[in-house]
Amino acid sequence: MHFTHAITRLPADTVAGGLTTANIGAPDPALTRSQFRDYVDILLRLGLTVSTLPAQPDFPDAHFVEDTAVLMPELAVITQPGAAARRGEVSSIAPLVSRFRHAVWMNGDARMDGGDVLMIDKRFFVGLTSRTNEAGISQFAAAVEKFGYVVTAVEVSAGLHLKSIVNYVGRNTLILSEDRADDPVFRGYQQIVLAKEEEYAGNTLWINDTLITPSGYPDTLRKLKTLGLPIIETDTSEIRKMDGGLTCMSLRF
Ligand code: CIR
Repeated sequence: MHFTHAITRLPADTVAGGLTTANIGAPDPALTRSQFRDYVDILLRLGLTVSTLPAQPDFPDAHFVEDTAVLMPELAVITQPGAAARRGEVSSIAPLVSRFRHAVWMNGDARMDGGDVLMIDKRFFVGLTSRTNEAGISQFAAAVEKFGYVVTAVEVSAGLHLKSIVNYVGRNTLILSEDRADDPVFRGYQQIVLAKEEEYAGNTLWINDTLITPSGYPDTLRKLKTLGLPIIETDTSEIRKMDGGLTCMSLRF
C-alpha cells in the first residue's frame, strides 16, 4: 500500500469539549494545534499531498477524521460514527472524500468508527466495540468484499477502538497490547508486544515504510527500532488527553 494523499482537519478552539475517558486533564487548544501542525508537516515530509479542512467548533472531536470514513483504492465507505455527538461530522468530510473515491454511505442502525478498522493489504480487521456494531461491520463487509477484501471482526472490550490496541507497523508485523498477544485472530503476523505502561504508543502510524510514533515511550521505541524502518517521533500529549492518537488525525489513501 503506497499512500499519496491525506485528509486532515484543523482542531477547533473547543477541543476540550470533546469525548474522553483519559482523565489526564484538559488539552490546551493552542498546543493541540501546534501538535497537529507538526503532524501535518510529517505527512508532507513523507511526500503526501495533504488536504486540511477548516475547524468545526460545533464538533470538538472533528479533527479525528479517521473515524468518519474508510478509504481504499476502489472506494470509500462513509461511516455513521458510534458516538451520537460525532455523527454530524460526516456531512462535511464526505464531499471531499467523494472527490477522490466513489463513496458508499452506511445507513440504518449501522455504526462504525474508522478507528476500529485496520487495513493490511486486502484484509480488514474490524473491532466490535462500543462505537462499531455488528450492523456496521456487515454493511462494511458488503461494500468491500466484492473487491476481494476479507473482513474479520475482532471483539474488543478494553480501550476505545481496535487501533487503540493493535496496529500494523510494516514487515508483516503488528504492534499490540499484552492482552492480545498470541490472539489466534492475528495468526500469521510477527508481533511486537507493548509494555502495559506504554500501551498508548501502540497507536503508531505506518506510512510508506516509515513509522510515526508518539514521543516519550522508550520501550516501544526500542522495540520498533528492531524493524529497521525509519522512525519519526512526535509529541501527542494534548491529543492523548482526548483519547486521540496518530492514526485518528488523518485519512490516508
Ligand atoms: C472520541 O472519543 O471519539 C474522540 N475523543 C477520540 C477519537 C479517536 N479516534 C481514533 O482513535 N480513531
